[in-house]
Amino acid sequence: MADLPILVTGGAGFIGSNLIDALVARGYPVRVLDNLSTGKRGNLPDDGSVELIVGDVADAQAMRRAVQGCRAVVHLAAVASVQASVDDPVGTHQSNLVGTLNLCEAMRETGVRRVVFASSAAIYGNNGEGQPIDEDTPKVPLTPYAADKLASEHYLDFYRRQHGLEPAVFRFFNIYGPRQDPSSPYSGVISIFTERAQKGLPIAVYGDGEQTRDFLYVGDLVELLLQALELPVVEVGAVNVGLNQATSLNQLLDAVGDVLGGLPKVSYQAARQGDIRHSRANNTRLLQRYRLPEPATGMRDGLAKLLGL
Ligand code: NAD
Ligand code: UD2
Repeated sequence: MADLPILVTGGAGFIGSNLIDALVARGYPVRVLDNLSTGKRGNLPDDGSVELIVGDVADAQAMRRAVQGCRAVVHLAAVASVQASVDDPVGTHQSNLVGTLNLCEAMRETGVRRVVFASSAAIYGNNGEGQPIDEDTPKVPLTPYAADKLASEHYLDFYRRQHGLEPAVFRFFNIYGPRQDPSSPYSGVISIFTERAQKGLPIAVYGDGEQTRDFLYVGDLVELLLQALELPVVEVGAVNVGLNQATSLNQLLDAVGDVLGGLPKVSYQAARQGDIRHSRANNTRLLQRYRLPEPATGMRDGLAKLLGL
């Protein structure tokens, strides 16, 4: 059993490749299913320690081949951009929901049970404004991205009840760290700010910079994903993943300036339409079930690691 591979769908992306570094370091055999749409071969070790299947999670046969013979699955493959889902709901649905359903079927057919799933705080819509969001907060999926994540959770729960799957569902808040792609205007704010600050390019803050987010360093997230693979029993119900800490964009900019020894020009522009003012995870359930690194990576340390300093 110990020698069977862990399948990481979307393993060539930001979070997946950070997870794979940790899996390989701990001696796990790893298999990746990725269509390289946003992921890159170069994010994976090039020493043959990882088996890469270039394929689409929407292709049921490719999924079955990937799942066959695995010990467990971490399902990260998705179109991770909310804006892309708004622009192309049908196309993104293939990756973000059909992909999950294909995975469930492939696991049922092959008898693989444990799956760790990357859901998102996006399923809460604007509902948590102003207070830490717990898992029972009403779900308001305002975009195709959020609707597919929520529906994926429901399918995983159906396969749990009906077919004995063991889903560990994590609702990620704002994750940051090395290999997060800053190339789109809708990329994670930390990847954009750090890239622009390093290049001396002007930084745009949308709004007054007092909006807050609950940022978690990807290395800390990886520790949680590893635990979810190893837990003897997965308790039912999704878990928020955040630190229950609010950091404003102005505080973030201060930290970036400290770590880099200065900032380029910062301009304050109109807030984005529909932008959430405050997003913060109530992480009580997370702390009951999992061990966050103690202490968790602070913003300045996380930025330094991201910047390779
Ligand atoms: P990413 O774009 O770097 O990684 C996604 C990976 O999935 C890429 O390697 C991509 O090539 C692959 N992929 C996309 N569609 C595919 C398909 N149809 N078939 C096979 N592979 C496919 O994004 P990320 O930030 O690493 O996100 C990983 C997961 O975490 C996603 O499910 C995302 O929705 C979720 N998530 C991320 C955050 C965050 O803050 N980064 C927040 C909430 C949820
Ligand atoms: C995150 C997710 C999004 C969705 C949403 C649900 C990421 C990258 N985005 O959006 O997919 O799940 O949560 O709530 O994970 N900003 C600037 N300047 C910039 C870029 C961003 O000021 O150049 C602002 C932006 O307007 C927002 C904040 O920074 O107020 C954070 O933006 P983000 O896109 O990193 O994350 P968020 O929480 O809006």
